[in-house]
Amino acid sequence: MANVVGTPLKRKEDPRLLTGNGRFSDDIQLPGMLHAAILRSPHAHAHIKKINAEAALKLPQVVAVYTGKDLEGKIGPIPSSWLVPDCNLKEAPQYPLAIDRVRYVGDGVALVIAEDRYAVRDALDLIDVEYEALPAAVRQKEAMQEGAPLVHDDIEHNIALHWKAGEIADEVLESAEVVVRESFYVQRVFPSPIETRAAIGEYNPGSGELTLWCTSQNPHIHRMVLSGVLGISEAKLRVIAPDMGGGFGGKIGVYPDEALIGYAARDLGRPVKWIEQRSEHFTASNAGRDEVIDVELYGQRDGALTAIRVKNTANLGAYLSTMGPGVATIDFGLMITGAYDIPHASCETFGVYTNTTPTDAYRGAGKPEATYQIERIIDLYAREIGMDPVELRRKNFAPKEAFPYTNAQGLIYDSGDYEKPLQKALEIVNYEQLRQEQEEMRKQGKLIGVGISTYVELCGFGPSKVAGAIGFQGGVWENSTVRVHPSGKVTVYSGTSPHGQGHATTFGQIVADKLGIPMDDIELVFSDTRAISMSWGTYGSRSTPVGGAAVAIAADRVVEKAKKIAAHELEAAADDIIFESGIFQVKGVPGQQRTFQEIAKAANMAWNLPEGMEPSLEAQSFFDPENFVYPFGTHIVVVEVDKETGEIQMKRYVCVDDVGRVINPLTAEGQVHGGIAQGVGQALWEGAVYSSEGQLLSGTLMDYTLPKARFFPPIESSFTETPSPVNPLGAKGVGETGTTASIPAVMNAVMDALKPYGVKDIDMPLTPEKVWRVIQEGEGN
Ligand code: PCD
Repeated sequence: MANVVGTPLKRKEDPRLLTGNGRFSDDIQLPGMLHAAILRSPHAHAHIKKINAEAALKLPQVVAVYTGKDLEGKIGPIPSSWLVPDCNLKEAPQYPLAIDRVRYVGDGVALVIAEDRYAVRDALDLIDVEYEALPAAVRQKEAMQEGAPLVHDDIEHNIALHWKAGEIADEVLESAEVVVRESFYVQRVFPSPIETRAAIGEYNPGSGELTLWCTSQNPHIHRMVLSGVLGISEAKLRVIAPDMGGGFGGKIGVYPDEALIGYAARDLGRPVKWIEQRSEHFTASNAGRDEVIDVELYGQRDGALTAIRVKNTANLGAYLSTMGPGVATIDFGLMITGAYDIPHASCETFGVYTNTTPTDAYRGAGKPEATYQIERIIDLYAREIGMDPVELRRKNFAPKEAFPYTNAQGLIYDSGDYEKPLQKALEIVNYEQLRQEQEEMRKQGKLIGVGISTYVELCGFGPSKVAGAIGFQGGVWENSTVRVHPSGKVTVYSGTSPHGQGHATTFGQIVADKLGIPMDDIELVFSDTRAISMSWGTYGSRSTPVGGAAVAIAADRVVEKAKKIAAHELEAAADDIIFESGIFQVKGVPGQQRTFQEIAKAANMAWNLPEGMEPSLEAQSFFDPENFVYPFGTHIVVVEVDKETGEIQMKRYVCVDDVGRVINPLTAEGQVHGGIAQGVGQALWEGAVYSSEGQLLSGTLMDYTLPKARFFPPIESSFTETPSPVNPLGAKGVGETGTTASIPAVMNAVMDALKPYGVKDIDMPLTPEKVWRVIQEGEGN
């Protein structure tokens, strides 16, 4: 088995998952298990005057009702893991249940535990809470104004953080011939995984061990944070993420709910299960984005871009979620120049508290927003100077020779060749001809638009030193153990926590290549804090470049040791042993060989090992990369807008992505498809709508449109491969690229279609109504 990496293998986890043999949270049944539900605030902002749970407690199956007051002093507030330095961060403690004030619709007020899941919901209705409603701060720019309601009394103007990066001298700005300004709103959206969140706690009073199964993208971060919150040693807290129906960033955060379930299981001495309802998910799970981005792009008439100045006003919701503060600051603000060699840049971010559900990472987390503003404004700039948007991009690309390339904000892009995927994508769509056809169609009164996005994103977090410097309360390395059993079958432990991505297959491919053994001989173990010492989880498309790299290094170490054993048995020098396709052979002496399986047996029997060598065949690695990775590519979308209805139809979607070395092209393409679906969802259909009182008006799947397969044309996806120098696989992340790239590509296409009406921007999502109005107004002129 060689060259398994790069092969489009079908995912080995799918038969199990698709035939009902997965083990998702709700499949877990424990003897004596109780059920939990959380009473949530119907008000965006209110004082809690009184809570009366008497009637609920009278229900025979109800076991307990806890309120915020009951838990005071017993479980600590939930900390945010991001404490971005130099941003004057004002953290507001979030207790697992609200104590005297609720701050968003969905804020937990009481925890109810009952014998079954019906009784627990009946009991919720019987709890009487007396609220005194308060005015709410809902939208970030309004919330910052003098006199706006304060979410936390001691935090002035609701400003949670004020962060800056980069400075531009006045002369630079003054010398520009052209300035293009626009304000973009990247609206609030919901990650919407198929499976909502869940937690199951089980306490063993004998050992004092608490086991928590929960829908976490990063069980070790959950263990680290919750051991503090619950006051229990990490050695006594085991967190397991079972099979999970997606996360998309929404399951990174450590939520109050998981702390509550762990607490109740311990307090009651019985297992407790909580499964989030779909409607509950809309208000109780973190949302994504919600950033108002004001951009100014400076440059010359000939298209040379000189500076970009950005202000981001981000709605962080009522509390700081685990990664919340990092999204609109670091993830966004350092990437505002995109793929372009713009010499000067500055970003100023305000993070604002409001009476809404907290926001955190959602597929791309800051990078789609950064890409959105640069890819949108560059199109407007091209329009302003009358240059083709492709030409303007080309003219300003960071040149291939400049890599590793340092952008204006000081980030070092690991590798890149931006022209390559652009050229390929232009050929696939037949760009020249497409523009001619567009002209023809315009003459016939048809609105065709072509949208381009030549994105680059930062992922693969990343060097721990950098994480520390930017204020993340953790490292970002990964580890892996490759354990070879006496038969030569292998168990691989990885700290990453796949929840749909297919690591069992792709990491298996890495090991199959390294050890020269069949895929079927390799089992992967993930997502269990007892099996793996420490990890920083799966998000930021980091699992492959960091966790996969750790697996590769551990496998190399196994081979290194195995070579020594083979050399000893074959009475040769280790340097003379060649290892290929699972066979150790003495150089130049065919027949003088041992199979991988023979060495595995020898290592474990240990009858004849080199002097001083420890028995067994197993290796561990801890990998902390020297840099992030920066995937890039070109997405081109062709749309047609229906003049009569404002409806948008995507005619073609072409994408050429460069994610370094591709481990599994089938998986990678699937990732790109999924990413695009969510990006296009943001551009065209999805969007949270709040009333001025802070009520979520789009809180069900009846009011919130998720993308459907039939809304899409076939996605024409391909790759170019520019390896990354910062990990031994040469791989970059692919999990978020589709989302990052697609939002501006689609928006640019629609704006291009509507060009005859002179419209420059419409807030997303581009519902037919908004588009129709623009056409009507345009026609009226
Ligand atoms: N790959 C390959 N190649 C390359 C890369 C990669 O093949 N070069 C593949 C791997 O291995 C895997 C996948 O692909 O399997 C992915 O990967 P990555 O990129 O590394 O990533 P990860 O880390 O694993 O993951 C994460 C991501 C994210 S981030 C998100 S959102 C999303 C994505 O992932 N999510 C999800 N995708 C997905 N899918 C699914 N199914 N589900 C889900 O949930 Mo964030 O930060 O959290 O916001």
